[in-house]
Amino acid sequence: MNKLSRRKWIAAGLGATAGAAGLGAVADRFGLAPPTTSSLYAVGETLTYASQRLLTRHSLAREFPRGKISSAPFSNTPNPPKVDGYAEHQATGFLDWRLEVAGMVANPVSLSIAEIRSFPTRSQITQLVCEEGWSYIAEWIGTPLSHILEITEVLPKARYVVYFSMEEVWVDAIDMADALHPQTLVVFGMNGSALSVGHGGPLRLRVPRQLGYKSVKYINRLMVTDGLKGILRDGDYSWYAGI
Ligand SMILES: Nc1nc2c(c(=O)[nH]1)N[C@H]1C(S)=C(S)[C@@H](COP(=O)(O)O)O[C@H]1N2
Ligand SMILES: [Mo]
Repeated sequence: MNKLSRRKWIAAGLGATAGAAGLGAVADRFGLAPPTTSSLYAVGETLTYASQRLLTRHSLAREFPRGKISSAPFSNTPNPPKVDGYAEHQATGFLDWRLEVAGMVANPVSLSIAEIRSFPTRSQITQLVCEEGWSYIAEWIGTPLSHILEITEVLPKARYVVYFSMEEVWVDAIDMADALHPQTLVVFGMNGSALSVGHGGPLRLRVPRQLGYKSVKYINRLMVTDGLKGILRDGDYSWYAGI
């Protein structure tokens, strides 16, 4: 099939499938279905995910000049966060904090903050955008998630990286396109200092191509999977939040 007729075929296919099931089937066929397509509400998310994946497959989130860094970035969690054990970690300078990485990997690891700091680092000045309407620009310093996935030797059938926070309700996941994206960082620094407690210290995931809620703070575990059933709760937030 040549390019044009293939494109026509896709257009016809999408046009002919007004129903949610039809759209899901088409999206699935092209690897463009989000993992949360069970409900009617997910139609919008399927369209968002499919169109953004097609348009932004290789794109970068906008990076800003140093002069644009916000002087008083807003934090939406109390300092310290109200979780058992956090204060003890804080008192010892997060010496015993670990990032466990397991699941569909050949080489599970348990990484200290010092080890993560010794990995290749990248810094970027990007905007964190909250769905509630506020945002700030900051410099984020961390190691690319792709580096951690590389050392753990992710198995070929893996499709998602799930990340867990010390704040238990904050579990989320991204697909491999975002997990391996060069701007997706396991962050330990912000604006030239160690990542503050308010902004998720000692460790947060930074996913600058999606809304702020995907950048989970206080992360202590990553799990590589080929599906998200039974892992993510049905919440108020849609799984895919591309910006
Ligand atoms: N652990 C944890 N991660 C979190 C949140 C939270 O309350 N707890 N809030 C999320 C939301 S909704 C946003 S917009 C950003 C806020 O990041 P900030 O505190 O650096 O402004 O963190 C996200 N990650
Ligand atoms: Mo948010």
